[in-house]
Amino acid sequence: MSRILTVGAAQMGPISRTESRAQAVARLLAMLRQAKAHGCQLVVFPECTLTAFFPHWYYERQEDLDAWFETEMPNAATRPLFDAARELGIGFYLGYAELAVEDGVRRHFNTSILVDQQGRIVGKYRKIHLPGHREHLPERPYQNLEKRYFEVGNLGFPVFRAFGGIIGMAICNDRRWPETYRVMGLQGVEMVLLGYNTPVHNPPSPEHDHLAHFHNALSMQAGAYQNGCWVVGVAKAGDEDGIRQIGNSLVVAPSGEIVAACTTEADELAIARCDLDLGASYKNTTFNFALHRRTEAYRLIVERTGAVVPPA
Ligand code: ING
Repeated sequence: MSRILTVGAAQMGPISRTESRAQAVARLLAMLRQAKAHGCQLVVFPECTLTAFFPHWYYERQEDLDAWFETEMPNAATRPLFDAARELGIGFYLGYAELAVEDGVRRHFNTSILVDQQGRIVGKYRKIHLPGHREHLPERPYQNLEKRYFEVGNLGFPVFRAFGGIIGMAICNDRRWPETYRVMGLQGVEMVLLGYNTPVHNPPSPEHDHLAHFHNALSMQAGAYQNGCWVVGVAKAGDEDGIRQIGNSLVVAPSGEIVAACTTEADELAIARCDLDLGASYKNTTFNFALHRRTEAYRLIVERTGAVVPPA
């Protein structure tokens, strides 16, 4: 019997720095309702989808920076999303900037949560691969100060039993690293959800700019195929206060095939009926880790190549 999970990739167009959280949430709610009308059980929103992607700008004062963060979730601005999830019976992935007080210390993370069809938070992830730079680089056309504004995520890459399957989460730059998918693949993940803010122009490597969409799709298609899982990647797209970001939101099957895609750089919903049992034909054959992965040999290769081996 197939376990069909109908998923909505809810791509957002730009969120200006002058746009309020209430205005952004109203747009998210419209897509949540549209997804429900099309039979979705789960909607995936982008990374940092309550505000502009503020790491693209330099903020000197901590209070100006903290204004971009959520100190609790749900909160007044996002409560309507949780209420709608419960009323409509539809869950969602939401990316946001998290300010958490842990052991009396204020900690800042680039976070995503998984909310089920009863409006309950059933999973949390904090971004591990933080791209960009720590210092303000005024000569750059825009900043990426994630290394300055966020701590590296401290929750690992967990997977969650929800929506009838095994669901994992990642955020933006995580999708470019094979370890992201493999750590979840080793836990049997059947669907990885992720949001992203990806400028077309990457200042450190302008020679890659023309391949922005190709590298976006390549990263997620490879991760899906090599771990026999679905990957749903959702953009905050378009010209966000002068910084053009790619759309190209995708739903990728365990075969690596793209089964749904957004074609604009605006608020747009792409929908796919995902059979969570499809991954088995890859996990049990080509990518049967127990049968084919030679982890003992990897260590020899690493030792002989002098690669840095982390302490046991
Ligand atoms: N953004 C970008 C991303 O990984 C980037 C940073 C852009 C890296 C282009 C490499 C090339 O998609 C975030 N927020 O991680």
